[in-house]
Amino acid sequence: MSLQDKDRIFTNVHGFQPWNLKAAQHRGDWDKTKKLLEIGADEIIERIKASGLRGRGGAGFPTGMKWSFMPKTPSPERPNFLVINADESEPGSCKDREIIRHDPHKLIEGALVAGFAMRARAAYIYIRGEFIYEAKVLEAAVAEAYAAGLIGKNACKSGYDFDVFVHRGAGAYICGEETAMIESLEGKKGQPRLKPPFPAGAGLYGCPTTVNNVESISVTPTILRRGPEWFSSFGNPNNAGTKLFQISGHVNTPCVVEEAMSIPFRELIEKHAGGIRGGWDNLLAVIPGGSSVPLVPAAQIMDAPMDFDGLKALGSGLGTAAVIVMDKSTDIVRAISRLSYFYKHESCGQCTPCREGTGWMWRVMERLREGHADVSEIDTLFEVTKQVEGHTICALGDAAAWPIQGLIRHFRPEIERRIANANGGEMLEAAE
Ligand code: L3W
Ligand code: SF4
Repeated sequence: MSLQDKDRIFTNVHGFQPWNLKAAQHRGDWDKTKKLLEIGADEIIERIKASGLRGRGGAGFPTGMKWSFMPKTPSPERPNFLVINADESEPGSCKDREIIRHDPHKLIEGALVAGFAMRARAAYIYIRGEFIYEAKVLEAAVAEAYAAGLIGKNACKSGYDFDVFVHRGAGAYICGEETAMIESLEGKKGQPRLKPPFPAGAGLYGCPTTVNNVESISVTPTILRRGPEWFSSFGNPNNAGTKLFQISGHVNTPCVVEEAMSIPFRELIEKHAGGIRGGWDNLLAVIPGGSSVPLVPAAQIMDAPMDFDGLKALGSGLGTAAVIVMDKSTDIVRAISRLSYFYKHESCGQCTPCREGTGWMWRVMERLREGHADVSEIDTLFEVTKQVEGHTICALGDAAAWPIQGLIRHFRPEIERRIANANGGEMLEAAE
């Protein structure tokens, strides 16, 4: 089932109306928020669990379950904290930016509700350094919310004190990893910590902390207002709700759009992105969830449900639902090589397989792109990706390995063709 306008949570995602408090209230935000808090912290968590909401930042961890890991009786010396990940840096991902630009009060109200449910003293919104305009909007929206008594002391006259701080990043992709974000907030170099302990046990300043994505937090007030059953009525079991898809690349009308989870790929593109440039026969491959997930060739993705399980079954993932569409004009080896460079550049350098492996993989990818390599190096490269995957402190190592694995799995003949061309066709003949 695809989404009707009346079912959309982000009614101002395209910015047709102002973002300010008055306009947000007109759209239904901050409507009897005190009543939402009166549902009670534990019951809010139960309802979010019942809604089936899974984290919208890439990993898809069940949101209500994550909140339930937080201590129920925090002490004044060791308060609970909510950290909101607005460090949107994944290539292809551009939804949190739209929420903050056009609907910042959804995020701030969500922060209050989520923070209340997890007994947090404050929320820190960590916003990507390059989002200069968005940070200004967010800071202004937070100031409006304080001035109206919606947050701060006795927030919404609920008797609950809750502060919201906006913290600007400085341009490092790795600070989107939750523990690197916490380090950065503490004023240190943004390098991931080993897990466990998870942030819920020891996070910001050593205190219990939950890190949630902007979209996950922004949808919670609407879920509570409309009910968990409403939210879970969209999508497939285990893949519930509505979702912001970000469609970029070789489509006729790139866009950010809210749709029902599990919508088939072809329907998503036809309905919102005007189809593939040059028609469906011109589709080569799709990266369905931001640059960290493997590509899927055209034939496999056409009817695939755009959700966590459907894309996992294809050896890929929903990630942040940043759908990168590539038509047949794409130099696919070059495209993946460019992503390899990105991960090499963004590696924090803390662990050897990632620090050394990302550079090594990129250099081999460049030689494969030019065809100046031996066919046997394709297998060696695949082997190296397997040595990086799962052997690093954080998921950046996996994210660097997976796109290359996807390329080799699905486009090996193209790599071999380049090597053969560079060698005057000899390799292909020898292989035959
Ligand atoms: C307590 C346990 N908490 C897990 C928590 C954990 C975290 C969440 C998910 O990576 C992915 C990555 C990118 N007790 C727990 C627990 N948790 N077990 O659950 O954890 P995890 O480790 O599965 O994922 P992660 O490290 O948060 C995120 C992928 O997202 N991604 C892109 C992300 C891009 C952005 C951006 O642009 N801002 O975020 C795309 O696929 O590759 O796999 O909170 O603490 N037993
Ligand atoms: Fe740093 Fe890479 Fe290790 Fe992550 S995997 S901690 S980015 S070196």
